[in-house]
Amino acid sequence: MNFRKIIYIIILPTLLFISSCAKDSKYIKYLQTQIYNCNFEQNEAEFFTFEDKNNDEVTWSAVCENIDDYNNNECIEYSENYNKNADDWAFTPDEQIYLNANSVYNLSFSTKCSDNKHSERIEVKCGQSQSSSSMKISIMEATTISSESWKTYTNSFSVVNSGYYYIGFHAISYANKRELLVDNIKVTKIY
Ligand SMILES: [Ca+2]
Ligand SMILES: [Ca+2]
Repeated sequence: MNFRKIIYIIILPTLLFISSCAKDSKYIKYLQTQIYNCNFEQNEAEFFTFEDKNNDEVTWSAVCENIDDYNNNECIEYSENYNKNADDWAFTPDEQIYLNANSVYNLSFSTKCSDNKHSERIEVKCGQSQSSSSMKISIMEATTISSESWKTYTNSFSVVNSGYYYIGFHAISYANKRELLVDNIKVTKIY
């Protein structure tokens, strides 16, 4: 068998197969790398930093929902203030999320409100320290949350400088709403 035949019989079909796999989202998904995963079931909330920016002594805290029916689910929750708009941040723990410049990442998380007659609002940013003043990179614009069932939001983002980053979940609900909950935070490197 000459070399040209080998190319046609073995190498060419292999290349075509690899090329078709690369176009298949299943394989692309397989290539993604998860770099952070927090479902709050191991007391991860203890290592989060909460910032009560509007200084009203109402802010984020760790909660366990459905505790009465033993369907426990740990998550974090912004509680309500009947008179003042929310301005409260929840930051991911110290040195957990290292991001490379020139890479693209996905942030996904689940969120819901406790009463759909009282929609909540949230935006998500990131920065290089656990404080509102360093939250300079927008990941998710201000979004109204009006579902009492968990919904997952996924947004891609990237950073200019490599280093440790902190994701900031910013409760911006209007006054006289109820609770805003966040769970299942994942950061995945896409490429
Ligand atoms: Ca959970
Ligand atoms: Ca507050």
